[in-house]
Amino acid sequence: MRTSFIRMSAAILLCSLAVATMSCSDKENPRQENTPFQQMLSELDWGTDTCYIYGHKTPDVDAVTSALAYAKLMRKLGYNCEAKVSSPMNRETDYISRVFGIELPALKDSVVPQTRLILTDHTDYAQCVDGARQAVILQKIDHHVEGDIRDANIPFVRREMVGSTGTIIYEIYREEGIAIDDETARILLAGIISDTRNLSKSSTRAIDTSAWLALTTQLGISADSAARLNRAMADAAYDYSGMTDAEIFLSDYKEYDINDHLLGFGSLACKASEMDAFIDRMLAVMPMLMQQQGRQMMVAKIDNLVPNTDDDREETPYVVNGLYFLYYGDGARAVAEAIFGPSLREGVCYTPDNYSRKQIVPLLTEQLN
Ligand SMILES: [Mn+2]
Repeated sequence: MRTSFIRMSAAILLCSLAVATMSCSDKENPRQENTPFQQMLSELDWGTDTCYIYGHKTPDVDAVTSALAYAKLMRKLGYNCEAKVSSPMNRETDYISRVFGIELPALKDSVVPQTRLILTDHTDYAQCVDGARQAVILQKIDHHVEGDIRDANIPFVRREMVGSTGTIIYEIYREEGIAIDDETARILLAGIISDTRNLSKSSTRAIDTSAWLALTTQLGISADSAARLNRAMADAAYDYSGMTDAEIFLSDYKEYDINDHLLGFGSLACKASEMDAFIDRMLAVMPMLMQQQGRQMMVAKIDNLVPNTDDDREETPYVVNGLYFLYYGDGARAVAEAIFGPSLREGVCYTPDNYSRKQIVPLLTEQLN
């Protein structure tokens, strides 16, 4: 009697386990492993806990949305992944998340040793969540020149010189034949619009344009609406109202450890008419911030915004016309001048050309090596 009861319970248990496994693999866990990408995923050492997906510290929109979209993809393929941010998000991200109804990742500013990580939109340890050096980095999806997190040490790397990490993730969805739901489409589009400033930056590639076109078409967003959205996003990004000068400097800030030189690099924008006073304010906080952030050199680019005189001035009232490059720290002057020519005054260089931070970092690296 007792034996048969146990046997029966065991049978029920086994049966419910089988049902659970089946429904799981039916719904959330296709695990077809029929493509090289999915085969590769199945061979990764995922461990037993949640794998966290992070963009870079001081995240911009692309850092946040790439982590969200890639986490969705990994979960679709049956892997226990969650997007996080390692430091607070900026005003542009706040803005677009409200407009698009995007649920933002939670803040988790450190990870314990052996945590499984996937990195998006960065390739430098200085920009990683604290603890990343003792974690296991399974994948890296990025669009920057290789930093000190070497590609060769990571099982899967997809690093392409395109305008946005969102574009690379869009491509992976397409290649894998995985449908992009509207929520994911909005998440990817937000990153592409932000990082390419609606396809206007010099880093924009044809592949960014195709992704932008497919996603706006799917969502029924006209080119005009995308342009308006971009403007409002840029306004939010450069809305420094109510911020201290230190907060402004750190609002779009990245760190790099280049050949033992600890560098901090802010990216800012200011109207030409207000530039002189703005430069003075930023120069004034750089020494304090250098110490606070434990850096040996602080630099910043300030995009010079001038009134747009073209036909699209309604849509885009200001355009970038050259940049001011601010520097502070031992040896910083020589490095800055080797790239941008003689200083206008101590701590300030100017170039009539437009550069992104992504384009300046390799030039700095060359000088520091
Ligand atoms: Mn990016």
